[in-house]
Amino acid sequence: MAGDDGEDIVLSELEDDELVLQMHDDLYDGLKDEITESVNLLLERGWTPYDVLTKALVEGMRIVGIDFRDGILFVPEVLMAANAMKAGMFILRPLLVETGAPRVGKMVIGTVKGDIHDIGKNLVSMMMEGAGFEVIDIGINNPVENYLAAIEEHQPDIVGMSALLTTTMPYMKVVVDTMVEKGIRDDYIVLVGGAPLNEAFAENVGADAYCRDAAVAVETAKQMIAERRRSNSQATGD
Ligand code: B1M
Repeated sequence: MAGDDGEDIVLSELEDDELVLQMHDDLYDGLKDEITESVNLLLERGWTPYDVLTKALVEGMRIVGIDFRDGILFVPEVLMAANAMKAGMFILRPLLVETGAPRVGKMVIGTVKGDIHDIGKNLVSMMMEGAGFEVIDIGINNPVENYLAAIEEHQPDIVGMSALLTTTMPYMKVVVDTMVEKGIRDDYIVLVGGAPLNEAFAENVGADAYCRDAAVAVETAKQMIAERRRSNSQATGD
């Protein structure tokens, strides 16, 4: 890869700050191999997997999102950026997941019908696993039947839904309403997330909480499970 002056850039020779900026550029350009090399370099330099994820990859993807919105980048380029991001996440995943923490709860998570964005959902899954949750990821473009089947099969504590499009986020209400109709809504904690959502929307669709990012998802999940267990044990007098 060449820098602005046409000189070849040697990633291992860059200072941390320069390397992170270079990673933002490489993500933008969809350079998977360079992202892989840089992620490994930062880890070797003692960066935590979480910092590599948030400061280098998520921030890089945020910049991609701005230029996608403004019509500077198009779908094929954004797909390449997403693939480069996934290559980085592939390295970080086992590191974020391997905490040896006891299982604190179970979550079924998926992106809703009509929506194929999965990077944020995958990140939430990784962070939840890292915090000791068992995660059943049902993937993208899920109709309500998929959520119901996964709930029945896995009996999770939490049902998580992701949506990145203003056109697909209303589908979350279809899932919650169907759970209400089937009389199972209150058996589960429902958490929702995705860039276009907010707290008012979550309340409106009948979810228990909106999670701004993966770290908030973990904290919210832990807190709500603890509350639920406390009130269950008070009810049974244990
Ligand atoms: Co899409 N796209 N895209 N896209 N895309 C957005 C979402 C958009 C905002 C871009 C823009 O205009 N700025 C825009 C939506 C506009 C709107 O609805 N108002 C948009 C559009 C329009 C589209 C298409 C319609 C484009 C087209 O075809 N003309 C199309 C739709 C396809 C479909 O789904 N049916 C489309 C396609 C794509 C690609 C396939 C090219 C690719 C997706 C690849 C993939 O995911 N495998 C893509 C991408 C990459 C993006 C952007 C650039 C980046 C999304 C991302 O990965 N962010 C995005 C712009 C943006 O969001 N700024 C954009 C990084 C990720 C870490 O953040 O997903 O927000 P995020 O997840 C966070 C939190 O939101 C939260 O935690 C995560 C981690 O911290 N969170 C949860 C997310 N889910 C959660 C679930 C939880 C809890 C927290 O459950 C408990």
